[in-house]
Amino acid sequence: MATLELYSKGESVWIPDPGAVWVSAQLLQDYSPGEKHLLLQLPNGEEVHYPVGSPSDLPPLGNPDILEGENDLTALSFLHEPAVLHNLRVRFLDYSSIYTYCGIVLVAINPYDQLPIYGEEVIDAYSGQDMADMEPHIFSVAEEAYRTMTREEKNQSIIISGESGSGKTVSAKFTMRYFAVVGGAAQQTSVEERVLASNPIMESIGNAKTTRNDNSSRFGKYIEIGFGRKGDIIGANMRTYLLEKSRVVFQASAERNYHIFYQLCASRELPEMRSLKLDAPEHFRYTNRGGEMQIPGTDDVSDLERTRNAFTILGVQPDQQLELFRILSAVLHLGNVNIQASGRSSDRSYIDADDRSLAVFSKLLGVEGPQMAHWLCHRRLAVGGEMLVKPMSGQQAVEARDALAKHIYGQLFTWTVQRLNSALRSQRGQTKSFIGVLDIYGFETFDRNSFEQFCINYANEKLQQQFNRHVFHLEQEEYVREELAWSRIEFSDNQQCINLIEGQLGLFDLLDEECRMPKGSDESWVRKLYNQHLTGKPHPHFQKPRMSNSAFIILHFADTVQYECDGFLDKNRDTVFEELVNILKASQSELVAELFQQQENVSPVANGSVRSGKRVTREHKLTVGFQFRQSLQMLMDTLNSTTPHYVRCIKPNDLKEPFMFDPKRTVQQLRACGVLETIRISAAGYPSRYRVLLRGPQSQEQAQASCRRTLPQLISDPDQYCFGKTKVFFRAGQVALLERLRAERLRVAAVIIQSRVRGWL
Ligand code: AD9
Ligand code: MG
Repeated sequence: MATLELYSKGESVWIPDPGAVWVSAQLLQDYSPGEKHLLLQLPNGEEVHYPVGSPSDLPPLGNPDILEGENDLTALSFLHEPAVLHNLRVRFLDYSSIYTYCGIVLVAINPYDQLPIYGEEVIDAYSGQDMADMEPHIFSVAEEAYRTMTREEKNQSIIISGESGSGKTVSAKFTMRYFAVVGGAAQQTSVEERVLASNPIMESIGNAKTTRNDNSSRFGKYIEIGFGRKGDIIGANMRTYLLEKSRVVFQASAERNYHIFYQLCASRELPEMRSLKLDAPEHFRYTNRGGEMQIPGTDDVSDLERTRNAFTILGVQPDQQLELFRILSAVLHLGNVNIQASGRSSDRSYIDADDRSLAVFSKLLGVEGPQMAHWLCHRRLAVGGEMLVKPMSGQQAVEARDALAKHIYGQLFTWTVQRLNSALRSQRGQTKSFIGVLDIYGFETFDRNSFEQFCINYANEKLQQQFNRHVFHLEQEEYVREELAWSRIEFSDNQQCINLIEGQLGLFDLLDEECRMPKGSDESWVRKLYNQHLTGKPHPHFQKPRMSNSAFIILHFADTVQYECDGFLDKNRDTVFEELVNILKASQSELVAELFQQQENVSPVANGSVRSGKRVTREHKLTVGFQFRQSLQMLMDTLNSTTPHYVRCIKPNDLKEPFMFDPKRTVQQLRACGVLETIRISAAGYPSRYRVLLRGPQSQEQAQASCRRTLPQLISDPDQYCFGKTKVFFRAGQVALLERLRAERLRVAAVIIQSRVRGWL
C-alpha cells in the first residue's frame, strides 16, 4: 500500500478499463481517509466518482513522469501491473524499444518487424561491455552470460520462455549468433558454423506452421555451447523435450505437418528425389489435413536446399541424407495406405493386396509388404497362456497405422539429434565451461487442454519455481551483503502445485498406475484423482469442474486450467505394436534397422485385453510422463548448477502486426510468465535503491551522514527505508514521494529564476 498522503490533487492513478486494461486518471481533490469516493478526471475530460470503500480500494498510483520509459522496470517507484504495462507500451510504441529489463529478467516484445539492431556492428558494440552501461538487448544478456562465464569460470544458462509466436526461437538464435561471433576465431571456423547449422535442421524436422506461428517449434530444446580456455567455441550438445508427435498424422485446420515433408514434396522433381515417388502435399493424408499447404513468404524448395546444406556442414553425407528422406517419404506413403473394414460388425480389417501406397512404403523401407499388411490389421494376444492372432477392427488398424507413423518419425527425430550431437562434440580438447540456451514452450491454456498442455504447464511450474528461488536467493544475498538488519524474506513457493503433479499419489503417479491396469481408462483415472485430492482435505490447487466428470482443474501459478482427461492414458503409454516394429528391425536398410534397435515404448504381447483393444505397457518407467519428469529433473539439476539469465518473450498482438500493442494480451502474458510475480516479490522487500548520489567534495561518510540526517525529516515512517552499507533501500512508493518533493523544489526554483529574469525580484 502506498502512503495515503500521495493521493492528493493533481496526482495520477490507474483505474481498471475493459478495453485498455488500465487507464490513467487525475485526482481533482485530495483524498482523506473515511471518504467514500475519489473525484477523478479521465483522459477524455470526463469527471467520475471512483468508489473507495476503504483505503485498500484506492487505485494504484501513477509513477513520476521522470521515470517514464525507464529501461529497468524495477527502477519504477510503484511496481504494479499498470505501471509495468504503461512503461512497456511507452518504450515499445514511442521509442521502438522492444527490450526492457525487469531486474534480472529481460522482457522482449516481438516487433513483427525487421529491426536494424542485430548486425555485427551491434554485436561488436555490446562485446566486452557492462550490462548496466548498455541499453537492454538480447545481446546484452548474451554478453553478460559470456563475461560471467569467463570471469567466474562457471557454466551459464539463458532461459527463454514465452507463449507461441512470442519470439523465443528468434531470440535463441540471436544468442547463438552472438556466441559464434565473440567466441569465434578471426575467421569463422567450422565449429561455429556447425553449431549454427544445427538450427535449420532442427527447424525442418521440429517446426511447423500453426495458427499462432508459421514457424512454431513443436519441441523444447536446451543447447549447451561449450567454450575452451580462451573463451572460444569448441563444441555443443543439445537435449530436446517432448516432440509433438500427433502432428505427424493429424493437423488442425490451417496448420501444417513438419516443414520437412513439404520441403520434400516441393522438391520431388529433382533427379535424386524421383525414387521417393512423392506427389504434391495435397495428395497425402498426413500433409493435407490442415487444408493449407503453402506458407506465404516461404519457399519449400529453397528451404530443403538450406536443410541439405546444413546436413552437409554437419557431416551427414548426401547418401545418408537421402536415406533420411526415404524414411520420411515412407511415412507419407504409410498414411495413404487404405485400411478397409470388413466382417459383419466391421470388427475386421484388411488392406488390398495391390495397395500402391503400401507397396511404395515397403519398398522404400526395405520390408516385406504382405507381412506389413497382415500386422497392420492383426494383433497377437496371450490368452490363457496361449498365443492367439486376433483381427483388428478398421478403427483399430487405422490407429495402429498412425501409431507406427508417429513412432517412425519420433525415432528419426531422436536419431537426428544424436547424429548432430556427435557432429558437434568437441574435437579440440576439454570443454572448460558452457552456456546453455533453453528455448522451451511457455505456459499454455486453450479452450480444450489435454496431456500436452498438462506436461508443458508442469514444466513451466518447475521453471517458475527455479526462477522464484533464484530471485529470492539474490535478494537475500544483497541484504546480507549490505548488512541490513533483516534476516529472511518470506516468499510464496509453488511447491504444493508441483507436488500435486509429480509427488506420491500425484497426478502423474496415478496416471502411470492406471496405465499399468489392463482395464485402466481415462475416466477411472480421473475418478481416482477426485478421490485422492478432493475427499478429506481438498488439495488447494486441485478442483473438479461442476459440469463435468471427465475433467479436472489445476490452479497453476499463472492461470487456472481445465484439462479434459480424454486420451491421457493413450498419450502417456504411446505404444506401438511389437510385430510391426519387428518387421522394421529386419529391414534391409541399415539406417531403418538402426533406428529401431533401441526400443522404448513398444507394447509387448497384450494381456487378455481383447475387447477393450487397449495396448498395455508393462514397464512403468517407459511412460511418456515418466520420461518427461525425468528429463525435466535433469534439466532443473543442470540449470541449478549454472548461473541463470532470463528472457521473457511477449507477443504483443495476435495479428502478427508490426508494432501493435494489445494491452489485454500483453497483461495476460506478463501474468503467465511470472514477470508480475517477480514485481510482487520485489515490492514485498525494498524494490528501490538509490546509490548515494551527492555532488561536491563529500566523503562517503559525510554523504551517508547527511542522508541519515535528512531522510527522517522527509519520510516519517522509519519502516519505509533502511540504510545498507553502501545504499539506502526504499519501500515501494517512497521514491515517488522523494521525486515529488524534488519536483516541487525545482518548480519553486524555476519560478524564482523566471521572476529574476523578468526583474521582479
Ligand atoms: V513457438 O512457441 O516455437 O510457436 P516462438 O519460438 O516463441 O514460438 P518465434 O521465435 O518463432 O516464436 O517468432 C515468431 C515470429 O515472430 C518470427 O518468425 C518472426 O517473424 C517474428 N519475430 C520474433 N522475434 C523477432 C524479432 N526480434 N525481430 C523481428 C521477430 N521479428
Ligand atoms: Mg519456437
